[in-house]
Amino acid sequence: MSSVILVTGGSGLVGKAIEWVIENDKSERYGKKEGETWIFLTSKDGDLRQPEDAKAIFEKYKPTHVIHLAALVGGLFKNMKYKLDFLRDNLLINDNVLETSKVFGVQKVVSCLSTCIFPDKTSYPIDETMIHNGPPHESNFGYAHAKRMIDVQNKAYNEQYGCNFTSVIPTNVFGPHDNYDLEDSHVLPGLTHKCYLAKQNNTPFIVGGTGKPLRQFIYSRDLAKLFIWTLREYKETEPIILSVGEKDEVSIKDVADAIVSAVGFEGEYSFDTTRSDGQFKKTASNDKLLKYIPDFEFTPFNDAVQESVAWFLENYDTCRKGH
Ligand code: NAP
Ligand code: GFB
Repeated sequence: MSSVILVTGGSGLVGKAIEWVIENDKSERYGKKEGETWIFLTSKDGDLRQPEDAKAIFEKYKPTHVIHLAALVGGLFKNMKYKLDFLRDNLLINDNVLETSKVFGVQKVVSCLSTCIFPDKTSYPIDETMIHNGPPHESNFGYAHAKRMIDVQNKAYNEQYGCNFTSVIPTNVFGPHDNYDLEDSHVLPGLTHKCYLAKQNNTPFIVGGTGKPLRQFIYSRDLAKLFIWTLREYKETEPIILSVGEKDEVSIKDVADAIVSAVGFEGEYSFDTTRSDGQFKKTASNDKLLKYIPDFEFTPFNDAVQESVAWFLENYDTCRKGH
């Protein structure tokens, strides 16, 4: 039985991790299967904000399955600056991918939300039932509302057309092939790049905010396995959180310490408290995931940071460092 799995946003952090697992994992559950053709798209294959580009891509590849990752993505500071772009670009991309998947009779679509889209005023731990229970944190309300609409769209396509569209809710992701831009990236790659430059130039290493906010981080290659599992085995339309457990939550200062150790920076580092902390916490429960795969093993945070920093140092000249 042959299948064509189209990965939109395939050249990004998460897409590259899925490609790595498909090519390197030899297990039945996560490795590439006989008869599967995997297509990893970049924006050079087409701008998914344009319906005609989306149609041309689907006509070319005739996918039977879609993992939908393509999005305008960024860290806290980028989200605070471009809320309309994050709202509009992602609404356009998502509508084109879902509508074109329906038109081409795609058997299953797995799209991607994020734990940062949950209500800011909430009880903890956050779970999948709470997505629409109140406004998201104001720092990224554009991105958050665009992502929340995927869940609404999935349910509408399923009710009206019987489409098998679902979504996952990853927590903060990091790993090889991340975006290391100094300003617009997420915290872990941003601080990795900053720490590297501080060591190279013997200049201070500055961490934004107070270092007190709490986050759960998932290694991209662990998330990739869970995406493959979701595509092959998860049958619900309801979203599922893909995250390490509540007990694995760390502070931004813990992140900075792990990076300092991995980079081998020996100078002092300080906090620039004029910069926003963003959401203080967004502690999510992975109980639903562990009910499905209780034996899933996450890579320990410090090991994953070591691997990610090593990849960055090895690929400094060619990795994404922004403008
Ligand atoms: P990324 O590294 O920024 O990659 C984004 C991907 O989307 C790239 O392949 C990019 O293509 C493509 N893309 C962007 N705009 C496009 C457009 N208009 N048309 C076609 N392709 C376009 O992002 P990521 O971190 O892998 O994120 C993947 C998914 O995970 C996203 O849906 C994101 O919202 C979600 N997510 C990420 C995190 C995180 O911490 N990173 C956390 C939760 C959820 P080019 O390479 O050609 O630019
Ligand atoms: O990964 P990050 O940018 O996004 O983390 P969020 C922001 C936290 O890290 C804040 C601190 O507490 C920042 O003060 N921080 C310290 C830094 N130094 C830096 C730095 O150099 N760069 C960055 N970026 N942060 C995002 C959402 O929220 O979560 C996105 O805005 C996305 O939409 C992502 O969903 C997963 O975790 O705060």
